[in-house]
Amino acid sequence: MKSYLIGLGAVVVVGSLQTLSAAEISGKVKLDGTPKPEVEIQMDATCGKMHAGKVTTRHYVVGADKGLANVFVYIKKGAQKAPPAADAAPMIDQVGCMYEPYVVGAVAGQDVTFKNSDPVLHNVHATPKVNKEFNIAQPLKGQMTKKQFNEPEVLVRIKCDVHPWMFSYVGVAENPYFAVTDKDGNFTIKNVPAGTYTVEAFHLKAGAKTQEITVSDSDKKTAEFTLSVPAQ
Ligand SMILES: [Cu+2]
Repeated sequence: MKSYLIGLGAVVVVGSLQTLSAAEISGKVKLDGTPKPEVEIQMDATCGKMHAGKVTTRHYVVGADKGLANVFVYIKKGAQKAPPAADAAPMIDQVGCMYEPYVVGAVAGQDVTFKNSDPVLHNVHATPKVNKEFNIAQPLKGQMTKKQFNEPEVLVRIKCDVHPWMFSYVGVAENPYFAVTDKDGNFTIKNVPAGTYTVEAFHLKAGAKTQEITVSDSDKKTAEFTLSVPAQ
């Protein structure tokens, strides 16, 4: 019994050391070039009433210092498969006949919640290339449905067949080492184990770039990616 207790103590110590040693990769994605102006969305009367001003497409959302939003930044190669973080609960809401957020990340197999906050029928139609397609109706306000994407795929498109302007995208990764850039292009990938990785910054319109990044225990590494508006 005594040796069993000693063994248990050792396990607890190792567990807490692993938590302490996790590294962080953070930085910024910038956009080079000037994209075409966004297009005003022509909503139907019911959806239009939910907005005071005009609503546009979100092909390129550029913030301070050329920072590019909605870029999926993830470890593409070099990391083991790993489960989602305990506090991660990816959700795509339907608000004012728009998906919020536009881009979200999930670990393969993790629950992704689709919520309808509108008093309007929406349907959630996933049109993946690798994962299984699905199409669910959400007629009621407050309705929530959990779905999973079982294979890594960057990015899975979600559309609404009722409202042809509604799109959102799910970055499905093998592990929880990913982030989506904020309005100014900033990202932080937390709890990364020590290792050498290929990190990719992927944007729907501006394409992808990769970088080799090595982190050791408790490292805080920064990386900057520059994506370009493709030539017309
Ligand atoms: Cu809809």
